[in-house]
Amino acid sequence: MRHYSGNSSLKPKRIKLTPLTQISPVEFKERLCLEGMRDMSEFISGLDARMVLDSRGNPTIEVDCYVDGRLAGRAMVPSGASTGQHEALEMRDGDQSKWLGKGVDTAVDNVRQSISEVLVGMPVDQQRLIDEAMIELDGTQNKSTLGANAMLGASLACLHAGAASHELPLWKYIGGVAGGQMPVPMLNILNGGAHAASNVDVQEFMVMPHGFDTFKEGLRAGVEIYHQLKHELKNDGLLGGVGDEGGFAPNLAANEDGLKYMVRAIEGAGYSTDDIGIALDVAATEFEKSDGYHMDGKVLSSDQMVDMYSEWLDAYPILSIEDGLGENDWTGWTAMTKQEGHRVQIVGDDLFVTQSERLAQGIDIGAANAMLVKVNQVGTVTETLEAMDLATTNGYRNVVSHRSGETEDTTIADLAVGTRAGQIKTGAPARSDRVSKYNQLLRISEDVEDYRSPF
Ligand code: 2PG
Ligand code: MG
Repeated sequence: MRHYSGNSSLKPKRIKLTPLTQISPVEFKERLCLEGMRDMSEFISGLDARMVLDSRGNPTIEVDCYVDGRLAGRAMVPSGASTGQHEALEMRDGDQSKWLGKGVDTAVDNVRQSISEVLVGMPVDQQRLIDEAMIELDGTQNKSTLGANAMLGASLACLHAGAASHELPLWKYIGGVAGGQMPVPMLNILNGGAHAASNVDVQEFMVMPHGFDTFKEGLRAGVEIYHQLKHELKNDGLLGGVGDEGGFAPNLAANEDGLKYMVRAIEGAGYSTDDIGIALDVAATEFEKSDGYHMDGKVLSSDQMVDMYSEWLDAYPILSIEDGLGENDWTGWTAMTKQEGHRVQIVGDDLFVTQSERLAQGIDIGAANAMLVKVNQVGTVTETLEAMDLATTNGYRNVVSHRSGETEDTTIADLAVGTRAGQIKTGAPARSDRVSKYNQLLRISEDVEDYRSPF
């Protein structure tokens, strides 16, 4: 572990928060003591980082936050496959001779050196100060100096340590006096697109058990439907492997067949589509080319895509469509929201990349009515919470999300509960990288009962 050392040669660049960063922890504590704040906070005494593996077998970063010399918070950083072009930079070493170029040694070093230098000595429960110090240190729009993966690891580890220092469960530390709300899960049971080796273009077919009294009952329905889908696909000779998020990944004659299987699985498991809806993540950026959207062997314009969604909405119990159009197709998004926003949740993922500026642009032109929330798209807890606030104050819903490359880290479960987001998507109810979040939600549900349909 690298502790702050006043005479380190690794001087951080472009820091404006001088009072916090250019004095030793002892001096800093003394100053707070003089200001009568000494007893309110505990202080970051060290940060450590290492490479660990994610669910796809790629390197990612894990960060430890120490408070008064003891390990107080630890977090791991996820990684996307269908990443948006506007996401903050995930720093990879690019050395093709190791880890296929995906090593994270530089990001690890950034945490152990420059980020540590700035954060050590800061009050661990001042998340905004912590994140702003890193943002200042990085000094770029897309976090390319330090890497959003390095910054997020540190940000999340400090968040955990802040909760621990106040002896609070993470969701309560995030949510404060507002208390928590259990999110309705979107369980991704049929995988396609960039997450599967199949011919299906739509990336995610999810079930949403929204008509239940408790999270556990909703989850049970989702699990039973997952098993029923397996049964249906097996009967039709279509059962093969699973995709990156644990959902089945069959080849299908048309994308719409995915919807038919979803309804068959819901009803076959004995549930009603009144209680269980379908959510789609089309991830259309992945198949948008210069001449249009390449889907089902055809090339569709934006308008034709929206018309296709209208037909699907007439025929199937779809509650939510994420990334129905490409990440720069603002006009198409506005047209879709105008045409269908009254009867379906329209979620911007690659479009907004959890960044307030892009979200504000979308709000201005009525591009959607919900935002997908992925902490590593923006790179700090504070900016994530700011974007979520901007969404809710403008009547947009938030859907907290995992990435297709995940770890056993469960922070997003607490984030969804603490922020009362109301919805979470974190894959199939299978594979430990996905199930770990559902299991954390089951634990939290012992204390938080509030579970209701967001629709
Ligand atoms: C998405 C995510 C998570 P990825 O598109 O919403 O399901 O996928 O992490 O590959 O971007
Ligand atoms: Mg998406």
